[in-house]
Amino acid sequence: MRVAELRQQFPILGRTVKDKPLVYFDNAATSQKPQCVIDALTHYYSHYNANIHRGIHTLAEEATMAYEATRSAVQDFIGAASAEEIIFTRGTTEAINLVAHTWGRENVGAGDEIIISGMEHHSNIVPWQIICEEKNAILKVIPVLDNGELDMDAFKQLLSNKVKLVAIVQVSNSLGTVNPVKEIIAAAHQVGAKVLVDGAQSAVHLDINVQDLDCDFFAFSGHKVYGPTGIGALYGKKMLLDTMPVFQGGGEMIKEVTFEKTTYNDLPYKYEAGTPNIADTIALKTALDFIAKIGKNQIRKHEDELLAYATVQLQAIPGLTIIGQAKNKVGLVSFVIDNVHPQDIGVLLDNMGIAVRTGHHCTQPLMKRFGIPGTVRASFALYNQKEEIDVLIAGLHKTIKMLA
Ligand code: 7TS
Repeated sequence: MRVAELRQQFPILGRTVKDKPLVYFDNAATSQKPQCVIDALTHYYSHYNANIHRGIHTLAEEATMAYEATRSAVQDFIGAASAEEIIFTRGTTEAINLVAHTWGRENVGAGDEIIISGMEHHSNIVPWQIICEEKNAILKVIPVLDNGELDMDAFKQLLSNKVKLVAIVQVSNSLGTVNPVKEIIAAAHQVGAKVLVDGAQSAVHLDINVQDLDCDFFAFSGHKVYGPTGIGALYGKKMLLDTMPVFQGGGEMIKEVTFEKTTYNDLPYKYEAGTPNIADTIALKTALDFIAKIGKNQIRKHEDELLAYATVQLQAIPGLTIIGQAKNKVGLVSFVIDNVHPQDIGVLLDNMGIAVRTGHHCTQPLMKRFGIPGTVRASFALYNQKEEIDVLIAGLHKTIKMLA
């Protein structure tokens, strides 16, 4: 992979921060955008801005075609059987909430159980807590082992015919752990439970095939796959989406409205009330095409090299502990340093132009499990380079000297 050439396509990487060249290692929070994605946004607004589906004029037709082309691109990106199974949402959070408030409300009852894991992002905890409270259902949690892997034996013990749903993250945003979701899905299905996979971190690093995984729902965010903010997708098996109650009511999601009764639209429009985020949806396809052109395998190979290199370099720093040492890891490294608060490290690194994320990463229960207030997290993207890891390591040495 020609990283130096690819970097040229990301204008932001040319800027400085505090008079230093930007080193951007906060990709798990959001990735930077290539020029083609930025251009797709301005091209839409300058050439064919129109509301979709309802118009018969040329601009409306062009915008509708482009919007629906993204649906097919998302279908390909995650290996769904049909484009109808792709619902556009604001992102992973909204996708999970959609399932909780539709499928969850209808299918979870008193005494039923929902299983999540100890490494979930708050967006895959709180919606299920809300449903459990409302329905008098019980939230069960798969424990996390010291090395940052799931306790799969404990998971199997939790399974019973009371379990209605397993909601599980495929790649942890705080640990980088790749969870064995295929195995989890098969085991959950054996007791009749459905499975939602939080793909917010996995979609950019791993090849995703929802049919091969056999998950019932899959959620991801556009802004973490080199696309714009404000757009993401929910995949759901057609059979489930067809029978689930509606989410938001309004325009587009209806077939016919009378004051007595409203009938609902077919998939996927049934779940897309109101004017959607047209521009960002269109530009998401550009991002997915960009990834496809480079090849996910190439990207993964490069990111794995960065992760291995960073891991070795970080481990050599006295007093530094890597949180999350799973055998199967991708995309990021989280760590703590003895007697130094993660936030102080983050501030000093920022003074050197290095962007890392510090804190609990919206996984407070996981931080509690490890008995830490937070970590410093360096997360990688296709445009990162070993030289940047060297800058980070040098920065950390300086930081430790300053703070010790
Ligand atoms: N699930 C996981 C595993 C995530 O990492 C995130 C965002 C979300 C869900 C929510 O995605 P959203 O696009 O709807 O916000 N993770 C992070 C992060 O690690 N730092 O900032 C956002």
